[in-house]
Amino acid sequence: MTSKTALITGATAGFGKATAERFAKEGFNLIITGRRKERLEELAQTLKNKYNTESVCLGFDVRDRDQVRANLETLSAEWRKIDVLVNNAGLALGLNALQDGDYRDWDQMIDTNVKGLLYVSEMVMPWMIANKKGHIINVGSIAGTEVYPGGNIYCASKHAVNAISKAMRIDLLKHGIKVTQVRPGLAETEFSMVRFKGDAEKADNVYKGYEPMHADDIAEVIFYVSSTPTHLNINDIELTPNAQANSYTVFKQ
Ligand code: NDP
Ligand code: 8X3
Repeated sequence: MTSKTALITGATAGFGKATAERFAKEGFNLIITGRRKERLEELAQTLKNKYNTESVCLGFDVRDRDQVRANLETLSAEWRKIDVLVNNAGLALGLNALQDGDYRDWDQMIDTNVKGLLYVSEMVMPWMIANKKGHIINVGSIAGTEVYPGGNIYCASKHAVNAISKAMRIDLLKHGIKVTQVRPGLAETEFSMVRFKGDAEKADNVYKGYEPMHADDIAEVIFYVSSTPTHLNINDIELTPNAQANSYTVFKQ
């Protein structure tokens, strides 16, 4: 294997899927992960046909540390030379006030967005250290630096991603490993269908009256931050649709 390798979590939909395609277009080999393995295999076949991409598909739940370890341990020495890790798998569940919230949603958001990111990074960081290079790109959110009504625990989980990204940058500095946090605002993916548990009307409403960002927009930015010269790092980047000023100010027509 001569080309570079990117590991992208949450590649079955949205940003992760679009990012996989963006890196494939640049000739990267891919390790793509998510729970819905059939979607990963379909994506791998599409990218093989379009760009001759070599992919490894790993179907696992990032919340389960044993599954994360068992799956990543199947990678050969060559595949462990990961140039870019995109910690993207994540979700929001519900938009209730905290006092009306469901602890099972809180658990799932914290376990996926925070602990899942740590479990994957825990495996990949030593490989990058041994390889003396690498770039970890954490997908946070504007919800990681602001709090909006009903955002409570989702915002808390993304605030944790913000802190973890800063901590990773400090701790990995001496190993020359870059850490970037990408913090998007409103982008139309499966995100709102997941948040509203399949209520299509509520999900569609989030994106009405303005043009939200699209998964390809975020993929473009993720690829861009990964492609700066060795001496230069983009630490943190926030992106919103033109119609969005912050988490709670959106201009709708
Ligand atoms: P999607 O719902 O379209 O995609 C989410 C991805 O995460 C899927 O591939 C899903 O795979 C994966 N995922 C979720 N839970 C798990 C799990 N337990 N184990 C493994 N994989 C999991 O959403 P987006 O693409 O929009 O979201 C991607 C990231 O971007 C998330 O971290 C989200 O918080 C963040 N974000 C999204 C914004 C938006 O407006 N859309 C804005 C800012 C940040 P599968 O279900 O197959 O496991
Ligand atoms: C996802 C987008 O608007 O919920 O992070 O912050 S939003």
